[in-house]
Amino acid sequence: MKKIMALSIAVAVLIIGGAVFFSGRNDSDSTVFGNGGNVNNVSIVDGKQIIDISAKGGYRPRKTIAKANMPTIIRMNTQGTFDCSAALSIPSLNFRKVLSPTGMTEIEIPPRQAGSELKGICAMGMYSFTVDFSE
Ligand SMILES: [Cu+2]
Repeated sequence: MKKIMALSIAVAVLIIGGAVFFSGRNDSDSTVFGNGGNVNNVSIVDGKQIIDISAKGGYRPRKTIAKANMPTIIRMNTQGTFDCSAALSIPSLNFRKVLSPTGMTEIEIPPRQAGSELKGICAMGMYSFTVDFSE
């Protein structure tokens, strides 16, 4: 009986400890992203890097840090976007498109070198976002 008690206490400590450990990690991550102006908008799915950027009255986040040397998709998300941030241009890719007011547009970009920067701007040049590629 004592053995079972000790065991269940050990399990409880492990579970609580694990929860504290992981929530602590999440906290520190969000702090890092918050300071760097980089929200958690980069994910890797099936070996492809996906960068989510929302367009409405400007682009969010303004700055993204992404991995270099990896096939990448920039996913532009619009929701009731009737301002000029829907008219997107990425000069270095020769990309120019008017995004639908609500929806998702995927822009495939080939792997980029470390240290390179990709810039998206609205048609009038008043809103912009940048993606920095690093090792
Ligand atoms: Cu504009």
